[in-house]
Amino acid sequence: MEKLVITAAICGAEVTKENNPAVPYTVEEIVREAKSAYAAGAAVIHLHVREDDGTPTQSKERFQACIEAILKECPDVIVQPSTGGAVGMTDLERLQSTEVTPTPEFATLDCGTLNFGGDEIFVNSDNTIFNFAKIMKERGIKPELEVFDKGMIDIALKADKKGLLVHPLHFDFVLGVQMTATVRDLSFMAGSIPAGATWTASGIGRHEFDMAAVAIVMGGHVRVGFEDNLYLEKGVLAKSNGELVKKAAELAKLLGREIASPDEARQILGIGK
Ligand code: KMH
Ligand code: ZN
Repeated sequence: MEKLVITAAICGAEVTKENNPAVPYTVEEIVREAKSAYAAGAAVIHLHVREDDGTPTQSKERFQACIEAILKECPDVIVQPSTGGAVGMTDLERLQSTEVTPTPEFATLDCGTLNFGGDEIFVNSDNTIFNFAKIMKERGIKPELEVFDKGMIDIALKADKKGLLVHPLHFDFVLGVQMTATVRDLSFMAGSIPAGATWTASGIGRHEFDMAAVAIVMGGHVRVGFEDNLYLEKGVLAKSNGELVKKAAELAKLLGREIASPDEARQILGIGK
């Protein structure tokens, strides 16, 4: 089986230090968390950034500072900025993360609108999705297609039909927000994407490691990190993203899957093609 690409979603836009004191806000804290994840085997850092007080931002300058600082410490890691940002941000705000120099090699592309808990709605109209896809294609950025349910796979395939995506497609199945996170759900999602496409599973909250284990066995890839889950095990907060990555890497070892380096991940995911 192909080597396993581990993505670390180190920060997110929603979790706070009140939830887990190790959630990073400052540039230094973001670098600390990226470094710990990279050292434990993460090939990809999925990046959101914050102001020093924790407020989520898509500021180009803040992304620039964080990416430069991460690459100083982890020179070959794949940094994947979020274009999702936080609920309520405008498209123009969100796209700033793709405007840094050098242009990112990878970024997220959210493929539909969803309920985000309580009154929150994360809005991604078809036109937003197609426009983001077009811009990423023009800038040579590989999109990770963030799909929170099966309908979003179908929207991504509409963008593909319009010629807005470059193959191989890469999907991230985010399970446990809008769609439940069961083995049945994950295998339905994995069975619903075109042949040749690659995929990652992101299980939210307590589903993080069961979805990781299933993805490892199925030949998919794995995302862990504070954005998705704050706990190493029931009742035990993770002290770092590195601890979460280490647990995913241990699962892979137990199940006989080797871990991909960043360069191997570029090959596997077709980044830079
Ligand atoms: N924070 C969510 C509203 C992404 O990074 O592209 C969007 C999100 C997806 O996290
Ligand atoms: Zn994200």
